[in-house]
Amino acid sequence: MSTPLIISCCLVGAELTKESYPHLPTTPDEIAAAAEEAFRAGASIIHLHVRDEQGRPTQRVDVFEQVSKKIKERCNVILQYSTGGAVGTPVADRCAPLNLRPEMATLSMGTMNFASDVFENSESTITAIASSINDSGAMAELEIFDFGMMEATERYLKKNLIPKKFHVDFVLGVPGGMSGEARNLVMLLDQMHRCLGPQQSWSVAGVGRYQLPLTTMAIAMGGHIRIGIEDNIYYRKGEMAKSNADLIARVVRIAREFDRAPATPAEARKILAL
Ligand code: KMH
Ligand code: ZN
Repeated sequence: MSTPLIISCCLVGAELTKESYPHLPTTPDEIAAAAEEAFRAGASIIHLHVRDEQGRPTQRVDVFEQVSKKIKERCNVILQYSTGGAVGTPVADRCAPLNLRPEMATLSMGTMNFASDVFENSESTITAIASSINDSGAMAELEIFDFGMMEATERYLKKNLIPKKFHVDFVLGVPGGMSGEARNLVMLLDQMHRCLGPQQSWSVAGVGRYQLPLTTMAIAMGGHIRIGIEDNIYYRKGEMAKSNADLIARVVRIAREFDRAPATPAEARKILAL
């Protein structure tokens, strides 16, 4: 049997609204129910954004606490808090939920255009968030949106600005970042192996139409995947996905053809040495 497949589910995100995607989970109960469904479909990590009472993205600690508790009452998934928040969220707010000591947290590795906005991740922002992640005891997941961010990772490591141990996630297809063409993933992996070695754990997240081909590539190449409504609301062209679990179920079927069973949370913790 091949290495189990770690499926991280990005349930909600910060940019979508119920107007653009009517099934979007936004209340604590809806997010917890969606997390359990994702877990039952095969997810072992929940990449977590939360919403306030008006359905707006928030980094409020009380909301993260409430949602985390509700998820943990339903299933023992790995919680990965977003420190990206929404575009424009102040750095202190992005870091605030880390006080709750999640098992994992994201660390975006550079400033970029994010559709018509700018997602700010200057060296000082990266350093501040990395240091908060370190203090919290969480494992960082480096979010690489572009080739230069992979190269910058080596520089940050040399300067001791980011933790030594992390998981790498390539997020491809954001307008303003690298597209999700197959050659881009191959190039990024080549660079990652050169600078971090063959043992480095990695996953890929494809935005929009790139989600299905990139997750399939990662399955075939021995990597792991991130999938969910934050990145892609469509099951196929013109047809919205019914839920996060709907997207996961398809990728689990594909993975089984490659003898890659979905990792349980315990297996994912072992693979990532959490
Ligand atoms: N909402 C994006 C601007 C992360 O979760 O760490 C950033 C984001 C990355 O979603
Ligand atoms: Zn996110």
